[in-house]
Amino acid sequence: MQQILANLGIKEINPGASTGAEWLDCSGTALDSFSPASGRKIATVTQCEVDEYEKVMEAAASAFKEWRMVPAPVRGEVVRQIGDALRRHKEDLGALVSLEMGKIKQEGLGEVQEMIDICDLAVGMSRQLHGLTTHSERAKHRMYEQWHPLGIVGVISAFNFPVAVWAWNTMLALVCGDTVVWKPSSKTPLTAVACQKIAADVIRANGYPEGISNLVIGRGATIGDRMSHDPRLPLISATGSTPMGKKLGAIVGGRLGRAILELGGNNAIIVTPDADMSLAIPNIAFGAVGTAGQRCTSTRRIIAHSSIVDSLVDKLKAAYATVKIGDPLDESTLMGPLIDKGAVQDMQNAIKRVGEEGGEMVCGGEVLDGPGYESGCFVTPAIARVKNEFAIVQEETFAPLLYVMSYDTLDEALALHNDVPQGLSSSIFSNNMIETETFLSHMGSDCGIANVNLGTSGAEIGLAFGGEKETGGGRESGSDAWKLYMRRQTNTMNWSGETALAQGIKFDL
Ligand code: UN1
Repeated sequence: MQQILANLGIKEINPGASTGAEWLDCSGTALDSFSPASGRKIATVTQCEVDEYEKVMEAAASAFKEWRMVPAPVRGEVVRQIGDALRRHKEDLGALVSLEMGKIKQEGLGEVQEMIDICDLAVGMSRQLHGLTTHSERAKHRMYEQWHPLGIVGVISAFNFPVAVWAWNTMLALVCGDTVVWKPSSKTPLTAVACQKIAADVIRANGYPEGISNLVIGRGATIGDRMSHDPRLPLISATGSTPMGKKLGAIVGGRLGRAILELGGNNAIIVTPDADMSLAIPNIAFGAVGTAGQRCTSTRRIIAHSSIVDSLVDKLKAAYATVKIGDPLDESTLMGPLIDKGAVQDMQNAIKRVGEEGGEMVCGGEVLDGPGYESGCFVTPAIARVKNEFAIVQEETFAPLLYVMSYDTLDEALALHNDVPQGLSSSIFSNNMIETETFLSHMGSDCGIANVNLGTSGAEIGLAFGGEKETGGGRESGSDAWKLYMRRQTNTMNWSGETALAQGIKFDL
């Protein structure tokens, strides 16, 4: 562990604010970061307060003036080098993600790979920030649109993807000519310190000023609140719970700022009689148990045809029994701890509510103790038979708790599927084309992501990521999500030497 921390430049006590190469002396309280697996302290961060936040914002504003004038492909070259640096640090950073957040090492490495992938995508995009041209209704006029850098982008990220979500936003924002101020989750400050160092080293080596990539680790009530109210941040991209997003969205909307919200999911998989069970079982298990059920894309609900639901539950129960739970850095572990004891309590409360509402636990839900489980954050993954209308099923419980319900007709399955407040990710397992096409059609899944014969989690970065309804409507990552990080300008050029008004208006003086 000490070697990993040393390789990533993490000290025993780390300042919580940085404008790049420069780290600011912070005046806030100490924030200790604990491993959820061992319960032991890893290192400490001194939290950023409003004074340091102001210094960071000044640096970000001044850097923006310079960075926006750097040609986009040249900005892309900086991002390419950040991608290379991430490749060099992949092993250490993946291990630190696993240590601090608790996801298994494979998933920690996968998360860093996702960062590398978005760097590659952003490099290509730096040469493709296209605008349209169109034909003017007036003779000898030309119309086109340009995309200009937007300003300082605020990124607020969650503990569950402590580094990838920063990269999705930051790499696009950087090629778009924006500067970034990042407030990571207070549960995962060290991975943020490591990322900031990696990006800052590259930016400084290329001779650019302080303030392009910035970090502010502080309390939501001070720094997060300040960011949401700050008119110097034209865009805030926030990942987290729906209550957090509703609050933040109202504040940012109140000042007519732009928000990209990536909030809770309640992702379901429909399993039809035509499903290939040898595909469905491992995909459901990864979706529900992977990352200990702490992805916004985790599978929360199974909607299975009544003819197969019992055998599906039996197979899932058997698969769950083989899941090795323990130290996330151990190669044979498939499920690590939950992030903290609060998350364990939330899962316990949800299980209690399942019982109170008339549901039936199939397996799991125990809190593990004994050797290797001393932190109190390890649970066994749980399956419950429920009805979709239960209040608890309508909520996102951020834990490995899978709800199973059954249906008789596809219409009924789709109604159950869409009858939740959230709308992030969804899947159907079926080899019947009419079923799969119905699921993907206008009358099918109402989610931002809809898959066939694969799970709800583990999206690639090439297309847009995000969801509808209480998931917040934001889109990040690939496709045209970059446009949200830029300012569109419509330009009309008159080279006729004459005045000509649009819509044929006559205004003769
Ligand atoms: C999240 O949980 O906030 O699709 C992001 C996935 C990952 C990203 C999840 N690529 O599961």
